[in-house]
Amino acid sequence: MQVQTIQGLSAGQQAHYSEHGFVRLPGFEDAASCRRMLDRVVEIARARADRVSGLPGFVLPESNLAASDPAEGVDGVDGVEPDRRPEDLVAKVFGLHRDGVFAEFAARRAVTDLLVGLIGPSLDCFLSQFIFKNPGAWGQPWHQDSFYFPFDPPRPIVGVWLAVTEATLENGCLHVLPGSHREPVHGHVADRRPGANYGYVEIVDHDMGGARPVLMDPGDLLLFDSHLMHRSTDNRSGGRRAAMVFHYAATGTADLGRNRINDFVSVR
Ligand SMILES: O=C(O)CCC(=O)C(=O)O
Repeated sequence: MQVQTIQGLSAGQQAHYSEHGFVRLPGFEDAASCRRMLDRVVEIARARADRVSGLPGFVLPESNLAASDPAEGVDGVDGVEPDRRPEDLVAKVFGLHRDGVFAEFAARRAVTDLLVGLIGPSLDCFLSQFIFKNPGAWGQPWHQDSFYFPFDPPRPIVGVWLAVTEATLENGCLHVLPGSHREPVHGHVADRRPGANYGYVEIVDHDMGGARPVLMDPGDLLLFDSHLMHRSTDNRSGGRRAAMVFHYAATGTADLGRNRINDFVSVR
């Protein structure tokens, strides 16, 4: 059962997004759907560890937890310790939006209805990632998603962040800097922590003093502009903080980069 009853964003939600660069939609997705996503991505992580071929997605290991060599970067989950399950060592699984439950969500009318007013009538989902954020996993430093997206036109791009579990201060929820979507894309430096995850970068030239945490319950959805400055913090709890994130752009957007993780799929 869907809790969200408004078709698309209400005027108030749209105004919040315009002013702050994000909007939170409580209770958007039901628990069974969140569970199906988690079950499927665990199945993929385990099958990948068993070297099953033909699986969807690219696995990014959690560098500071993995027994594997972090220099392997994307897709290396070798060296699983006996007391750990494969999914316990995964940071993210990218490239899921052609697969089952993820494809259904990405193209669902109730989801794309939220985006037409922010992007336009024709939409592509070009990126998806399941984020495990296991106990002990490090947060992702302050960044703007557009740093990763060398596109023409460069915007609008919207991130859709679905809380699969609760996101709290202790388990490493997102923090956003309201209004920072009006900033240009800033310079980003490599995450300087030894053992930081592959691809993590950081904005170091901006005052994040006005930042605020975004606490989420399972099934809550956050829409955010690709220029919004945001980060997540370390998971200091004993439980997983999981999220499924999709990114959308207008159909016809050209990817000027060479990131094989971007995969444009028409969803509307
Ligand atoms: O959920 C997280 O820990 C980070 C997600 C994020 O920063 C993003 O999707 O751009």
